[in-house]
Amino acid sequence: MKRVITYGTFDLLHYGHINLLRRAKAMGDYLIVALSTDRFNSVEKNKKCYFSYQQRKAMLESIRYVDLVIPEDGWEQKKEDVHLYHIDIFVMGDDWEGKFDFLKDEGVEVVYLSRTPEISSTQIKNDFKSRDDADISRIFTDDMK
Ligand code: C2G
Repeated sequence: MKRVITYGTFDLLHYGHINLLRRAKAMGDYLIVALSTDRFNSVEKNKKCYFSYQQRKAMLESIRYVDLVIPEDGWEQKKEDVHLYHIDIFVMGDDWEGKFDFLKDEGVEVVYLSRTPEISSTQIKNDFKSRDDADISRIFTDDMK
């Protein structure tokens, strides 16, 4: 059984994340997702999440490609995780290209998959904000007619 692992925040889950999870699972038989905890996100990744760890975990566990979700609470745990979970392949989006090659020394295949270019959680938040602003200005102009 080929075991695959990937890491991330997966906040405001979108089809770019799903594209990655689908391709990661296709590389093996069992996919583990190490999900960034709320502490790790706010203290070390400087990321403000919309959904809590528990909410993000529940969403990931409902995805057919995901077999297990574990917490990611620090940058350093990968070296340990790959042995603890008998990982064969480590997968990340190519925005991390080269950053985790050290895991090859642990006997793990390291694969960077292309990101889905046109979507990101930040963009979703900004789109909603700008759409809200546009909607608000439309309300005022309509009222003034
Ligand atoms: N991703 C993607 N396409 C997008 C957005 C994200 O393929 N449009 C991928 C990222 O490359 C990453 C995964 O989806 O492999 C999760 O993305 P994030 O939640 O943004 O993860 P990140 O904050 O990069 O955390 O220790 C590693 C970190 O925890 C990775």
